[in-house]
Amino acid sequence: MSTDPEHRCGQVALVGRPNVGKSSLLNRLLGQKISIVTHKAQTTRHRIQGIHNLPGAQIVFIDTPGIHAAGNALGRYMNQAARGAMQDADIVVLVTDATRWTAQDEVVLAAARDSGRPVGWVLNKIDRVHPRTRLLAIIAEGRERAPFAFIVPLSAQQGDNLASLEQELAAHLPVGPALFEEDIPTDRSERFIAAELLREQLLLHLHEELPYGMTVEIERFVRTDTGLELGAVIWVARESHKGMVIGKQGEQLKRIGRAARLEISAQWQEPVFLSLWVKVRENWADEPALLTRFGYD
Ligand SMILES: Nc1nc2c(ncn2[C@@H]2O[C@H](COP(=O)(O)OP(=O)(O)O)[C@@H](O)[C@H]2O)c(=O)[nH]1
Ligand SMILES: [Mg+2]
Repeated sequence: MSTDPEHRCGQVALVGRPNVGKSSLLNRLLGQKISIVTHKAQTTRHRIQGIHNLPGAQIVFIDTPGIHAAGNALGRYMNQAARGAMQDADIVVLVTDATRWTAQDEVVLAAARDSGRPVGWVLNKIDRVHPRTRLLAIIAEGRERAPFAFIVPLSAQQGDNLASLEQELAAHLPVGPALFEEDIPTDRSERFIAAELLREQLLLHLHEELPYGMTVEIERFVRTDTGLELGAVIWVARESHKGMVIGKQGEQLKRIGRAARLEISAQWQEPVFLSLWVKVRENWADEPALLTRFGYD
């Protein structure tokens, strides 16, 4: 670990409404997938730390669920995860979609300012702004909304202008030694990431509201000579949902299982044996004991 007296280290909370690209940005900065990404809202349910080491600085990112209007205990847990992350952070980064500013962005900005932390603004998805010069007007307008510590337009997907964000963050972090060993990319366990990679495939394969009522529990996670053996339960809230997850002759569940196995296998570059069960538990998303058991604490 560094003994450099100028070394900087601190926590950076990534906040924003769902779907603006917070998790994509984190994965891109870290160069690996630690937080799942889909085109659907509520993909990220937890607070996830990603540790990014630069020459002279260690940035501990906290990816958060998008702040939204919560309808149940799970939703409140998610919003709390985002607000709690801001309290713990040295810097709050508000992420928005550069192509538009919405009322939801306004709500998150207000929460970010309430945290009392310096707030930086990242305009993501600039690959969708045409012509690129339009950004100048968008930034000029946005600058009026708050005294941002810094403003960085970038594209997480294209990897465009990420270095500017790294520089701004490093410059605004407090001086201090690294908090984490350099080879640890996240505070989350492999078991957690495996569950998330399976949930990502559920989000991608199932329609509409269905995935929002689901969660994944990893019951078995064992490394053997031949590979990684995983046993997972997909918990759904209704008997009818169970049928939809399994599909005709089990085809849907097979597709999901195959896709998840490939993703998990790619994550750790080893063969994966995945067994899936689908079980029904009504109201799990409103029962504190179950939320704790499923990792939402
Ligand atoms: N065009 C474009 N799409 C992006 C970019 N970053 C993320 N996305 C897409 O936006 C969607 C939401 O991304 P995600 O990281 O899950 O957003 P989060 O909910 O804020 O964490 C996904 O479909 C991403 O592929 C970007 O820079 N450009
Ligand atoms: Mg996310």
